[in-house]
Formats: sequence, C-alpha cells, structure tokens
Amino acid sequence: MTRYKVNAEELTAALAELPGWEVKDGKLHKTYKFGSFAQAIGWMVSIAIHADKMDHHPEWANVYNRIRVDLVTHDLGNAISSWDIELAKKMDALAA
Ligand code: H2B
Repeated sequence: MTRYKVNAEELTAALAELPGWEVKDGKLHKTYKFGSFAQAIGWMVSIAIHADKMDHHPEWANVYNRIRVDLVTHDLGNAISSWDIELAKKMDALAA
C-alpha cells in the first residue's frame, strides 16, 4: 500500500467525505463523543488493533466519553498523508 503526502486538492476532496474532520495545527483533527466511557474505550481498542496492523498510529486523548484525535505522518516530516485519510475513514466507520 502506498503512503504519500497529499496535496491541497486531495486534502480538500478527502475532507469533503470526512464529516467533523478539519485540519488543525497541520494535523487531521476530530473530536468524537460516545455514549459512555466503555463505548469510547471499546472504539479505541478496535482502532488500536487496526492502526497497529497498518503500522500507522494516531495521536489521541480520552476524557470520559470524548476522544480527541490528531492524525499526521511522522515519517513524511509530519505531513498529512494518504494513510492519515485512510485511518480517519476507518475511525468514522467504526464509530458509526
Ligand atoms: N505512525 C504515524 N502516525 N506516522 C508515522 O510516520 C509512523 C507511525 N511511522 N507509526 C511508523 C510507526 C514507523 O515509525 C515504523 C518504524 O514503521
């Protein structure tokens, strides 16, 4: 699977398909709110397994039922890459 830095056009197109996501401090950012702490942690565990298989790891923080997520690719000089977009899509799919 190829991993590449997305250009401005690709980023705009991706954001149009990623409700709630925005670029914040150069990273792909979203805050999720779940129905409970248990649901939030369950989602994190599912995503953690997927992220580790991808070898692409999120920056995230949990407070009760909220999870703040920042996605960026360290190996590409902290750029937003195709893998950040792919992981964001997976996060939305599993949160639905
Ligand atoms: N996660 C993220 N978000 N960006 C990376 O560049 C990255 C990663 N690189 N997880 C991986 C691990 C790399 O360090 C290992 C050696 O494959």
